[in-house]
Amino acid sequence: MLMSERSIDDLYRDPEQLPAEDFVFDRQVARVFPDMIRRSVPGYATVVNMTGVLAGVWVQNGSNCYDLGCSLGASALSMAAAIDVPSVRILAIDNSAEMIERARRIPRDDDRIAIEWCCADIMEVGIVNASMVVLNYTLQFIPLHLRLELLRRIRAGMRPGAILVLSEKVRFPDATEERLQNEMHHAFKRANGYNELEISRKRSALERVLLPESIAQHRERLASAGFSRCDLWFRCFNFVSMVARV
Ligand code: GEK
Repeated sequence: MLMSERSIDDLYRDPEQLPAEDFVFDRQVARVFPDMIRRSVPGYATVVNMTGVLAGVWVQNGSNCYDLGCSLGASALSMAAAIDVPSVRILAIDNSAEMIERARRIPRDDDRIAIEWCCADIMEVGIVNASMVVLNYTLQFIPLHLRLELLRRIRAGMRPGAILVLSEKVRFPDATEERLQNEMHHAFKRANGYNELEISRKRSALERVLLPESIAQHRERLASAGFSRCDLWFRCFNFVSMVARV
């Protein structure tokens, strides 16, 4: 097991130590990332595992798969383990050099399918011949005015019968529901050992960089980008995952 997998996320624990004001995916975050995301995102392990199950069903012979905003490549690795058709390439892309550097070093038991790790901005990456594209908790970090352009580009690079897996933190238009879901998310973090100070400091750091939208906004944008349908397949509190089809 890599050191990264054992490192505990205590980045916001010590009030004397001030991490960057706005949250960034730097070396410190890459080091603790598996622990951070498991303890912060309800349903993360299920979504990653089911990304593999979806890949086993939808990935087509001779096509490309993209893991956009791959971090340490959990979704790419899950897809690679489940794909059972020949001549597939997986392209795992992240603009954090520290994430990609670590992801490349993760040992694999099964390297039937090569994963091409790429440090790049997903706004600048060409999408071609794709049968599956994954945006697991990445679109939420893309500036709002660029999201439609990105989805259009993804859609244009997809083959007939392809799917996009879109997992996001969402907000709810109904204020009471929004409060309830946020409270449950905080309870989830407390249950995973984060204290009130850590939760509130992390929330402030993410405020300007993680911009959640409603499920309806995602559906509308996916339709505008040319997807024929979008089905919600998973939700836990204010975290959802959808499958959009060409
Ligand atoms: C997982 N999908 O483990 N271009 C490339 N990467 C980006 C960009 C961009 N413009 N903006 C943000 N990122 C992963 C988890 S984490 C989610 C994804 C979270 C990257 C960023 O560097 C980070 O690694 C990732 O998107 C978001 O299944 O931390 O909540």
